[in-house]
Amino acid sequence: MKITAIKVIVCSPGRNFVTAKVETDAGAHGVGDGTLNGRELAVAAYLRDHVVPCLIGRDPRRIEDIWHYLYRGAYWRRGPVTMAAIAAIDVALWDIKAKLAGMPLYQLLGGRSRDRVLVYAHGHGADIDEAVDDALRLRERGYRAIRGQCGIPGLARTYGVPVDGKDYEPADAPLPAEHAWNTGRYLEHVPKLFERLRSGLGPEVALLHDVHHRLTPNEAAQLGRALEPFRLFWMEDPAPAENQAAFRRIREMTTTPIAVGEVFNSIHDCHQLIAEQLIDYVRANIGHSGGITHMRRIAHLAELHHVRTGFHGATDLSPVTMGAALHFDLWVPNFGIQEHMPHSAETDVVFPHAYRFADGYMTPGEAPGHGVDIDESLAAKFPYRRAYLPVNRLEDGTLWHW
Ligand code: EZ4
Ligand code: CO
Repeated sequence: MKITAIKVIVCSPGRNFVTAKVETDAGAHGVGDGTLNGRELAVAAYLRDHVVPCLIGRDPRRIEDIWHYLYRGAYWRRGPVTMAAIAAIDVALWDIKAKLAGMPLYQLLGGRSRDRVLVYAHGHGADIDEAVDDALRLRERGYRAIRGQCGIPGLARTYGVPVDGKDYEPADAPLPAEHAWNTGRYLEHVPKLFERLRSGLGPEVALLHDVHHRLTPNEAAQLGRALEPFRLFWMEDPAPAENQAAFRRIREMTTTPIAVGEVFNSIHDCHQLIAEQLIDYVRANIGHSGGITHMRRIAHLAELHHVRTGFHGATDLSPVTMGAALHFDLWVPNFGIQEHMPHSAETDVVFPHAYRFADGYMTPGEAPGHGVDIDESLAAKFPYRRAYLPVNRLEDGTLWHW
């Protein structure tokens, strides 16, 4: 059995996506996602110019060998561009293997550990009242877990809060927008939001918050302590995590659970965080961390240390990653929660999929493979549009973490 062709498809149905479609002489094809928000064309070039030529003629069933061929074999290891490209190929190969076996992917991984996958939605508002109303609407739509973000008085734009009534989409401009940040105002305001969310939604709803890397470890410890009365499901990315040992300070100071890792691309980014039990949930995801083959290693390491998965699932991960993630979530023993940020209607038609949402949970469906495909002729109607994430500056102009 041979790989006969690999198409690298860049399209923009509402936002940009990079998709690898791996074709074989066995009839089955597989689809993988290589989208890296704001850096899409770098992954597409890496795939087209350096990966595809090396894979034509190889046996698509040798997933493990191909993973190491692309990782060790390149000599240059890790990094978001490389690991997103490897993920695109890896997920397509798992899709092919599951299709050839006539099984949904979760069966190939080991079968289901649960009946359905708990997901959390994004609740947000320009102020606390709007954010609470939005969370109540999400609760009515069935969500049992809700991330709360709101505008901060004195700051024109705040992470996670849409403007002009549009859906929240951070990559919103052909050149990076500039946002302003003030840590003091943020630390003052966020506990007030969660006091209202907890009293408005009652004790059952899981509440989450994304700090988006903006605090120092000591400030993160302060926020974690201030949020303890509201029993968060997690506080996400409280500080940048390149320095993993710095999380000891946060961990020692607060019992608020911590989730980290949507920017990670390998097990080495979270090895210490996991082995020292400095976090509760790992946010590394299939699309950015080398696919199913590598994410499985991260999940197994996490399981040894009481860390559970909490896959990043924003709209910059394509429906292909969402489908693969839901199969993984249904199987993985140490599952925590899955982020669910629904894609636009245009995205959904370009990527027909078997997964479904009902009553606060998602299921991947029973289609062979991961259950997500790409409609190539429709995709061609949505050409790439340059779109960047914003940058963040302190009020004196210092470039800060976004
Ligand atoms: O900013 O996916 O938890 N979710 C997030 C996302 C990220 C975007 C970056 O591409 O933090 O909104
Ligand atoms: Co996040």
